Amino acid sequence: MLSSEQQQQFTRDGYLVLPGFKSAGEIARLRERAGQIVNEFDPNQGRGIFTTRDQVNATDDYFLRSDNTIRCFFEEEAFDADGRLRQDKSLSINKIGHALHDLDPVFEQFSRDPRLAAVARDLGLVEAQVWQSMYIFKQPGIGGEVNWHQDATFFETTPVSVTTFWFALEDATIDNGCLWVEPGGHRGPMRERFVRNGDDIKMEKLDDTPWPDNSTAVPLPATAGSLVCFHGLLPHYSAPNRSPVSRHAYTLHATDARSEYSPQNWIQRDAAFPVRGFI
Ligand SMILES: O=C(O)CCC(=O)C(=O)O
Repeated sequence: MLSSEQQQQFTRDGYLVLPGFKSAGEIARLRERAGQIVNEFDPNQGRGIFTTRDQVNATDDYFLRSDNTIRCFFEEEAFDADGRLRQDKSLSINKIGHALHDLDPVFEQFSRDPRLAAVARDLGLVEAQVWQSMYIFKQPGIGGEVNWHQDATFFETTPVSVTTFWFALEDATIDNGCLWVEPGGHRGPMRERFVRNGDDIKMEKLDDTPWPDNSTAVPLPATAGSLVCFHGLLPHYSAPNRSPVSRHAYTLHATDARSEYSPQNWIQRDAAFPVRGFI
Protein backbone atom coordinates (compact mmCIF):
# COMPACT_ATOMS: atom_id res chain seq x y z
CA MET A 1 0.00 0.00 0.00
CA LEU A 2 2.77 2.47 0.94
CA SER A 3 5.84 3.07 -1.20
CA SER A 4 9.24 2.56 0.37
CA GLU A 5 9.70 6.33 0.14
CA GLN A 6 6.55 6.86 2.24
CA GLN A 7 7.73 4.28 4.76
CA GLN A 8 11.12 5.99 4.99
CA GLN A 9 9.38 9.34 5.43
CA PHE A 10 7.39 7.94 8.37
CA THR A 11 10.56 6.52 9.93
CA ARG A 12 12.41 9.83 9.45
CA ASP A 13 9.70 12.35 10.38
CA GLY A 14 7.36 10.30 12.59
CA TYR A 15 4.33 11.11 10.44
CA LEU A 16 2.91 10.69 6.97
CA VAL A 17 0.08 12.51 5.17
CA LEU A 18 -1.98 10.54 2.64
CA PRO A 19 -4.26 12.98 0.77
CA GLY A 20 -7.57 11.66 -0.63
CA PHE A 21 -7.53 8.45 1.43
CA LYS A 22 -11.28 8.52 2.16
CA SER A 23 -13.94 9.41 -0.40
CA ALA A 24 -16.44 12.23 -0.11
CA GLY A 25 -19.21 9.62 0.29
CA GLU A 26 -17.47 7.84 3.20
CA ILE A 27 -16.91 11.18 4.92
CA ALA A 28 -20.50 12.30 4.38
CA ARG A 29 -21.84 9.07 5.95
CA LEU A 30 -19.60 9.45 9.01
CA ARG A 31 -20.50 13.11 9.47
CA GLU A 32 -24.19 12.36 9.17
CA ARG A 33 -23.98 9.59 11.77
CA ALA A 34 -22.00 11.81 14.17
CA GLY A 35 -24.72 14.45 13.76
CA GLN A 36 -27.38 11.85 14.66
CA ILE A 37 -25.48 10.74 17.77
CA VAL A 38 -25.24 14.35 18.96
CA ASN A 39 -28.88 14.95 18.13
CA GLU A 40 -29.93 11.95 20.23
CA PHE A 41 -27.61 12.92 23.09
CA ASP A 42 -29.45 14.27 26.12
CA PRO A 43 -27.11 16.69 27.95
CA ASN A 44 -28.88 15.84 31.19
CA GLN A 45 -27.36 12.34 30.96
CA GLY A 46 -23.93 13.80 31.48
CA ARG A 47 -22.36 17.22 31.26
CA GLY A 48 -18.87 15.90 30.70
CA ILE A 49 -16.51 18.52 29.36
CA PHE A 50 -13.38 17.54 27.51
CA THR A 51 -10.25 19.57 28.07
CA THR A 52 -6.57 18.75 27.87
CA ARG A 53 -5.84 21.47 30.45
CA ASP A 54 -5.21 19.71 33.77
CA GLN A 55 -6.48 16.44 32.34
CA VAL A 56 -6.20 14.45 35.56
CA ASN A 57 -8.48 16.76 37.54
CA ALA A 58 -10.86 16.97 34.61
CA THR A 59 -11.14 13.17 34.55
CA ASP A 60 -14.38 12.08 36.14
CA ASP A 61 -16.66 9.08 36.21
CA TYR A 62 -18.35 10.22 32.98
CA PHE A 63 -14.98 10.19 31.21
CA LEU A 64 -13.79 6.88 32.70
CA ARG A 65 -16.98 5.09 31.67
CA SER A 66 -16.52 6.27 28.10
CA ASP A 67 -13.56 3.90 27.69
CA ASN A 68 -15.63 1.15 26.10
CA THR A 69 -18.83 3.04 25.31
CA ILE A 70 -19.96 5.99 23.20
CA ARG A 71 -20.27 9.33 24.99
CA CYS A 72 -20.43 12.99 23.97
CA PHE A 73 -18.24 15.62 25.63
CA PHE A 74 -18.80 19.36 25.57
CA GLU A 75 -16.29 22.00 24.60
CA GLU A 76 -14.85 23.72 27.67
CA GLU A 77 -16.27 27.06 26.49
CA ALA A 78 -19.71 25.63 25.60
CA PHE A 79 -21.52 27.03 28.68
CA ASP A 80 -22.05 30.59 29.90
CA ALA A 81 -21.65 31.67 33.53
CA ASP A 82 -25.22 30.51 34.25
CA GLY A 83 -24.53 27.05 32.86
CA ARG A 84 -26.52 27.60 29.67
CA LEU A 85 -25.21 26.56 26.27
CA ARG A 86 -23.81 29.56 24.39
CA GLN A 87 -24.67 28.03 21.02
CA ASP A 88 -26.80 25.17 19.73
CA LYS A 89 -25.94 21.70 21.11
CA SER A 90 -24.77 20.62 17.65
CA LEU A 91 -22.13 23.39 17.82
CA SER A 92 -21.12 22.71 21.42
CA ILE A 93 -19.77 19.16 21.43
CA ASN A 94 -15.99 18.78 21.56
CA LYS A 95 -15.86 15.07 20.78
CA ILE A 96 -17.57 11.69 20.81
CA GLY A 97 -15.54 8.78 22.22
CA HIS A 98 -14.17 6.20 22.66
CA ALA A 99 -15.47 2.90 21.21
CA LEU A 100 -17.34 4.13 18.13
CA HIS A 101 -15.30 1.79 15.95
CA ASP A 102 -16.67 -1.27 17.76
CA LEU A 103 -20.15 -0.19 18.78
CA ASP A 104 -21.58 1.84 15.93
CA PRO A 105 -22.06 0.14 12.53
CA VAL A 106 -21.37 3.28 10.48
CA PHE A 107 -18.16 4.02 12.38
CA GLU A 108 -17.21 0.37 12.28
CA GLN A 109 -17.49 0.32 8.50
CA PHE A 110 -15.32 3.44 8.19
CA SER A 111 -12.71 2.09 10.62
CA ARG A 112 -12.51 -1.50 9.41
CA ASP A 113 -11.12 -1.02 5.99
CA PRO A 114 -8.67 -3.39 4.25
CA ARG A 115 -6.76 -0.38 2.86
CA LEU A 116 -6.30 0.92 6.36
CA ALA A 117 -5.15 -2.52 7.50
CA ALA A 118 -2.55 -2.45 4.71
CA VAL A 119 -1.29 1.00 5.72
CA ALA A 120 -1.04 -0.12 9.35
CA ARG A 121 0.92 -3.18 8.32
CA ASP A 122 3.26 -1.08 6.17
CA LEU A 123 3.88 1.19 9.16
CA GLY A 124 4.97 -1.80 11.26
CA LEU A 125 1.76 -2.85 13.02
CA VAL A 126 1.93 -6.55 12.19
CA GLU A 127 -1.00 -7.46 14.46
CA ALA A 128 -2.90 -4.20 14.83
CA GLN A 129 -5.27 -3.73 17.76
CA VAL A 130 -7.56 -0.70 17.65
CA TRP A 131 -8.23 0.55 21.17
CA GLN A 132 -9.83 3.92 20.73
CA SER A 133 -11.85 6.08 18.35
CA MET A 134 -12.76 9.75 18.67
CA TYR A 135 -14.86 12.04 16.51
CA ILE A 136 -13.41 15.50 17.14
CA PHE A 137 -15.50 18.54 16.16
CA LYS A 138 -13.18 21.49 16.88
CA GLN A 139 -16.26 23.71 16.84
CA PRO A 140 -16.28 27.18 15.24
CA GLY A 141 -15.29 29.91 17.67
CA ILE A 142 -15.00 27.68 20.77
CA GLY A 143 -13.06 24.61 19.57
CA GLY A 144 -10.63 23.83 22.40
CA GLU A 145 -6.87 23.61 22.17
CA VAL A 146 -5.36 20.12 22.40
CA ASN A 147 -2.12 20.66 24.26
CA TRP A 148 1.22 19.15 23.26
CA HIS A 149 1.31 15.46 24.00
CA GLN A 150 2.43 12.05 22.74
CA ASP A 151 -0.14 9.32 22.26
CA ALA A 152 2.16 6.73 23.86
CA THR A 153 1.32 8.56 27.12
CA PHE A 154 -2.18 7.07 26.87
CA PHE A 155 -1.36 3.76 25.13
CA GLU A 156 1.87 2.51 26.63
CA THR A 157 3.30 -0.67 25.17
CA THR A 158 6.73 -2.29 25.41
CA PRO A 159 8.21 -1.61 22.95
CA VAL A 160 6.34 1.55 21.89
CA SER A 161 3.91 0.66 19.12
CA VAL A 162 0.90 2.96 19.30
CA THR A 163 0.19 4.60 15.97
CA THR A 164 -2.44 7.25 15.33
CA PHE A 165 -4.68 7.36 12.27
CA TRP A 166 -6.16 10.85 11.97
CA PHE A 167 -8.71 11.51 9.22
CA ALA A 168 -9.54 15.05 8.10
CA LEU A 169 -13.32 15.12 7.58
CA GLU A 170 -13.15 18.79 6.58
CA ASP A 171 -10.26 20.90 5.37
CA ALA A 172 -8.01 21.47 8.38
CA THR A 173 -6.18 24.80 8.15
CA ILE A 174 -4.02 26.92 10.42
CA ASP A 175 -7.11 29.12 10.98
CA ASN A 176 -9.47 26.37 12.16
CA GLY A 177 -6.93 24.47 14.27
CA CYS A 178 -5.05 21.92 12.18
CA LEU A 179 -2.51 19.59 13.78
CA TRP A 180 1.00 20.79 14.56
CA VAL A 181 3.86 18.31 14.88
CA GLU A 182 7.59 18.27 15.54
CA PRO A 183 9.20 16.47 12.59
CA GLY A 184 11.57 13.83 13.97
CA GLY A 185 10.31 14.47 17.52
CA HIS A 186 9.35 10.79 17.84
CA ARG A 187 13.03 10.04 18.42
CA GLY A 188 12.82 11.92 21.72
CA PRO A 189 11.75 10.40 25.05
CA MET A 190 8.28 9.71 26.34
CA ARG A 191 7.53 12.63 28.67
CA GLU A 192 4.43 11.49 30.57
CA ARG A 193 2.37 8.43 31.39
CA PHE A 194 -1.42 8.49 32.02
CA VAL A 195 -1.89 5.75 34.59
CA ARG A 196 -5.17 4.17 35.70
CA ASN A 197 -5.62 2.11 38.84
CA GLY A 198 -9.31 1.30 39.08
CA ASP A 199 -10.97 4.72 39.08
CA ASP A 200 -7.81 6.51 40.14
CA ILE A 201 -6.01 8.40 37.38
CA LYS A 202 -2.55 9.94 37.57
CA MET A 203 -0.30 11.69 35.07
CA GLU A 204 3.27 10.60 35.85
CA LYS A 205 6.13 12.80 34.69
CA LEU A 206 8.84 10.66 33.08
CA ASP A 207 11.12 13.15 31.37
CA ASP A 208 11.73 16.92 31.50
CA THR A 209 12.37 17.42 27.78
CA PRO A 210 10.42 20.58 26.87
CA TRP A 211 7.57 20.49 24.39
CA PRO A 212 8.30 21.90 20.92
CA ASP A 213 7.97 25.61 20.19
CA ASN A 214 7.68 27.70 17.02
CA SER A 215 11.28 27.02 16.12
CA THR A 216 10.72 23.28 15.57
CA ALA A 217 6.95 22.76 15.21
CA VAL A 218 5.29 22.72 11.79
CA PRO A 219 1.56 22.93 10.93
CA LEU A 220 -0.02 20.04 9.06
CA PRO A 221 -2.85 21.50 7.00
CA ALA A 222 -4.86 18.65 5.47
CA THR A 223 -7.65 18.56 2.90
CA ALA A 224 -10.87 16.67 3.65
CA GLY A 225 -10.32 12.95 3.04
CA SER A 226 -6.64 13.02 4.03
CA LEU A 227 -5.27 10.44 6.42
CA VAL A 228 -2.46 11.58 8.71
CA CYS A 229 -0.57 8.72 10.39
CA PHE A 230 1.77 9.40 13.24
CA HIS A 231 4.13 7.59 15.58
CA GLY A 232 3.11 7.25 19.24
CA LEU A 233 6.07 9.32 20.43
CA LEU A 234 5.52 12.18 17.98
CA PRO A 235 4.71 15.37 19.92
CA HIS A 236 1.59 16.97 18.45
CA TYR A 237 -0.80 19.77 19.29
CA SER A 238 -3.75 21.71 17.85
CA ALA A 239 -4.62 25.35 18.53
CA PRO A 240 -8.05 26.63 19.60
CA ASN A 241 -10.44 27.23 16.74
CA ARG A 242 -11.42 30.91 16.76
CA SER A 243 -12.51 30.82 13.11
CA PRO A 244 -16.15 30.67 11.93
CA VAL A 245 -15.71 27.16 10.45
CA SER A 246 -15.50 23.80 12.18
CA ARG A 247 -12.66 21.29 11.75
CA HIS A 248 -14.13 17.80 12.05
CA ALA A 249 -11.66 14.92 12.33
CA TYR A 250 -11.83 11.24 13.28
CA THR A 251 -8.97 9.38 14.95
CA LEU A 252 -8.09 5.78 15.69
CA HIS A 253 -5.32 4.63 18.02
CA ALA A 254 -3.83 1.20 17.40
CA THR A 255 -1.02 -0.83 18.95
CA ASP A 256 0.74 -4.01 17.86
CA ALA A 257 -0.37 -7.16 19.68
CA ARG A 258 3.23 -8.38 19.62
CA SER A 259 4.14 -5.64 22.11
CA GLU A 260 3.12 -5.73 25.76
CA TYR A 261 0.08 -3.52 26.47
CA SER A 262 0.32 -1.90 29.90
CA PRO A 263 -2.36 -3.10 32.35
CA GLN A 264 -2.39 0.50 33.63
CA ASN A 265 -3.52 2.03 30.34
CA TRP A 266 -6.88 3.69 30.81
CA ILE A 267 -8.60 1.53 28.17
CA GLN A 268 -8.65 -2.20 28.83
CA ARG A 269 -10.66 -4.93 27.13
CA ASP A 270 -11.60 -8.45 28.17
CA ALA A 271 -12.99 -11.60 26.59
CA ALA A 272 -16.50 -10.13 26.66
CA PHE A 273 -15.38 -7.17 24.54
CA PRO A 274 -12.12 -8.14 22.87
CA VAL A 275 -9.88 -5.66 21.10
CA ARG A 276 -9.82 -6.15 17.32
CA GLY A 277 -7.76 -5.08 14.33
CA PHE A 278 -8.61 -3.12 11.19
CA ILE A 279 -10.42 -5.97 9.45
O1 LIG B 1 -7.49 16.54 16.39
C1 LIG B 1 -6.84 17.12 17.27
O2 LIG B 1 -6.93 18.31 17.44
C2 LIG B 1 -5.90 16.34 18.15
C3 LIG B 1 -6.05 14.86 18.00
C4 LIG B 1 -5.06 14.09 18.81
O3 LIG B 1 -4.28 14.63 19.54
C5 LIG B 1 -5.03 12.64 18.69
O4 LIG B 1 -5.90 12.05 18.02
O5 LIG B 1 -4.12 12.03 19.27
